[in-house]
Amino acid sequence: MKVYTSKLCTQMHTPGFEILGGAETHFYESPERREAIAGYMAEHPESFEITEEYSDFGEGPIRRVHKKELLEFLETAYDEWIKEGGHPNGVLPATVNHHKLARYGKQLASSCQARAGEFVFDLSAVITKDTYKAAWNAAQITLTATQELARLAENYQNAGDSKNHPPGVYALVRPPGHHAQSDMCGGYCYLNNLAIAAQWLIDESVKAGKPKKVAVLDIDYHHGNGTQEMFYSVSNPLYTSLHSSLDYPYFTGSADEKGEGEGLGFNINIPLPQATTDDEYVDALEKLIKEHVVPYQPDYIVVSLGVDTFIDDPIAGFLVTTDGYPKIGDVIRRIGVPTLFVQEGGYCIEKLGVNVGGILEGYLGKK
Ligand code: OKP
Ligand code: ZN
Repeated sequence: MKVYTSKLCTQMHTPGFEILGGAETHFYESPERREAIAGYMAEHPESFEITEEYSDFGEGPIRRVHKKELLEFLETAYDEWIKEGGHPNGVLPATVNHHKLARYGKQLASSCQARAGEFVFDLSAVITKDTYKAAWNAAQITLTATQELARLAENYQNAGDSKNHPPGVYALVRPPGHHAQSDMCGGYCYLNNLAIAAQWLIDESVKAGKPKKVAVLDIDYHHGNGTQEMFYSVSNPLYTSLHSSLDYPYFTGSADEKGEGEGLGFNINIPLPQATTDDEYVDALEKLIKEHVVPYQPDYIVVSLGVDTFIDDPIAGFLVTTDGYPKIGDVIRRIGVPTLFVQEGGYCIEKLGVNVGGILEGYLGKK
């Protein structure tokens, strides 16, 4: 399987700390995460081919899902923050523009610290000097992987050989993306890599006169509020997610969020209890695929690949084991549809490589 990544994903976005449980802690979405996964891939050349080259698709594909205001804020925030005397660790909001705050007059706030409350919804999405560049590169690497998948899918279809393995491509990127909404960052996410990729696949297929359908499978432990928000009122892509019913981001992800307008019925949330085990997780995934993904008849699957469902993950609460991940990959393989994997969460550095690798090797039928 081709793996698209870059050392820049390690180097360009390295906040020193985040605020978690009211305390200053190390930044869990750390650069070591990419190194751990890339290390595993390098040790398994029989399964993975790492490519450090990628193309720049410009701002166009990003602007299909993100608002201009967010991009401008991300690009300029850190310099303004420092001028205002903000902590060099990076930008964090002082107040979040909560829907329950009274609005009796016109908004007075204009400092960066204040504007952050428009664009950042929690205390984990620290904006450093190079965060925007890092998020931009992650999106471009993901698009490069997506373009390669589209090419492989075309060949796969033309070969007409269903015994062939459906193609798969993996974007090993950070910062992750699935919490990033059209105009808000949060949950370690700034630009929604997977959403940018899904929209690109749809747009390119329309341009080519052969419209294709995309199904999102979000298997990160946390609900992908960003992806949900971007596609809530459209029927393509389909958004589906398995996630903790109790945990972050707390206010989204319930089963009754089903989409709206044309998108009604095309947003599928399956919240799972804490302490979900391998067998329970695999059963829920099989059911989701059988009842929602297969009937949708997608041309592509795009997976928000989080392994924070892992039993020893330091910030999550499921019990999936290293042996469970190849089974998850195998279930996805059996859909039989070309699949893009995009890296999201997973914070147990020691097992990150083998767990991510396990899903992808399961997809390849190698484990
Ligand atoms: C990003 B991804 C709650 C801690 C919340 C932010 C978590 C962001 C997760 N116990 N901190 O979906 O892995
Ligand atoms: Zn997560």
